[in-house]
Amino acid sequence: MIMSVMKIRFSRRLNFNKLFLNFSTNVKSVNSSESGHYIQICNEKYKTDQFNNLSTSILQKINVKLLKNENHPLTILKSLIEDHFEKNFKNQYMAVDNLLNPVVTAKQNFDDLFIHKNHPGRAPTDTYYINENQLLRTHTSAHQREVLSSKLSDGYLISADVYRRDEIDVSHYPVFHQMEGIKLFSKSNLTEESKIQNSVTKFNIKEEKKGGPIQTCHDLNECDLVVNNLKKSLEGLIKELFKNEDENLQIRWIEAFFPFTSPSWEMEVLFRGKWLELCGCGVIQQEILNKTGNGDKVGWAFGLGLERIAMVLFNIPDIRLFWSQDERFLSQFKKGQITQFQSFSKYPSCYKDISFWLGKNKSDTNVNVHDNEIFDVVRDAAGDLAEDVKLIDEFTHPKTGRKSKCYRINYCSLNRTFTNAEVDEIQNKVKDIMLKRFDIELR
Ligand code: FA5
Ligand code: MG
Repeated sequence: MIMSVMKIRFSRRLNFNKLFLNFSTNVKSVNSSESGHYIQICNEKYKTDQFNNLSTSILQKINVKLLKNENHPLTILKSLIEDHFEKNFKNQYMAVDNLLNPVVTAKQNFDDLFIHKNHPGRAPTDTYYINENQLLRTHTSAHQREVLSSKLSDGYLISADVYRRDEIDVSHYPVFHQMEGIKLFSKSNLTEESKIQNSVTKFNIKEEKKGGPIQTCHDLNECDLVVNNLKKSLEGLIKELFKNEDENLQIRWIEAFFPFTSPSWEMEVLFRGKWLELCGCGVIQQEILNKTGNGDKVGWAFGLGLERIAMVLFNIPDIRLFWSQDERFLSQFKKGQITQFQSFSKYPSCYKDISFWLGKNKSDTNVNVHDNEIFDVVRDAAGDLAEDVKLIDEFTHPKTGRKSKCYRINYCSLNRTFTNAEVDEIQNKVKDIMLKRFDIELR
């Protein structure tokens, strides 16, 4: 069993045993009647079954652990946020580092958060499964219960890598990083504990909306106090992070829905003319607190996307760059500093199309392949040489009813020019894997 480890920061002591105990009960062993295939993740062996859809490129990413490098822009941002909370709310937030096991159960990632059984996020086209019960966490909220059950603190900042089968482009990558913030208050002392300095004066805060229903177990005043603390905490953080931006930075709160918070919002900032979604947040469902031994508390949670903010603050134009091992990238960043990324020369793109019929025979009209499955094949064959992949054409043959699809792959290296022959070789690899994996006929 891989240990989940909490980092001790702000000189706070933790009771490790409590967390380990709780964590180990969360990871169930898998039905061993299936045929015996195993994969290894972070030194731990997991039994796979027919649900396994992990690709090689994803497996390789799990061990990289970008947040361990203190001079990496994501880690610099993470530390800035932690320091901000420590400076403004002394000893109230415990930083839980990214060493929590990325493998969680479907129960932790979905059921415990009341995400219903047919939510699209559960589909194997969206989530990386190891087997029916175990998967790569798709958000840091998957750790809410284990962290809350530890009762080590009334506030947490949990940072970790999260995994989603997703499209390929400059702002989407199948692995990214989130920071989960959690804050609890004693019901009996809520007015006092939730007081917060109203220091945000320079921002335009737009479109303040209701955020959905107040939970029946909360009264209006209770909910307002929690929400006020949540919004002021996040606004204060954004003010700190964007302090070098212009005076009129605009923030807006958009009503949102998360099954594990109510009311809920998404916070957006207007950055250089575009609204950018930075996080989801809301008042924690009381049942989660009741079930983790915190029934005497009320609280809020947020989930921030670290890449989204880092791309803006460090002026990083392409999400693949966060994974770059190129010294010309890495050497530009230093712990504690926000510096503007100076791009090194952009190498030319090379576009290659791939067209195929779904189904090997003319009579196969029911075959389908999900876009995300195609993207995974490209990631496996091309790695980060593929900048984006787009479905550019799709039609159904008028006579046979068989479907055809065409994807365009944009090959572009971040650090070198490559030859046509090299691209052709990768393209052939993509085709080979697709033919092996899917019921298709190349056109
Ligand atoms: C969540 O993941 C919720 N767990 C957030 C939450 C936590 C809500 C606690 C309430 C309480 P969402 O899927 O919207 O929500 O992702 C949260 C943030 O992660 C987004 O606002 C965005 O900043 C970032 N994010 C989401 N998808 C991507 C992606 N593909 N690439 C980069 N960042 C992303
Ligand atoms: Mg969202």
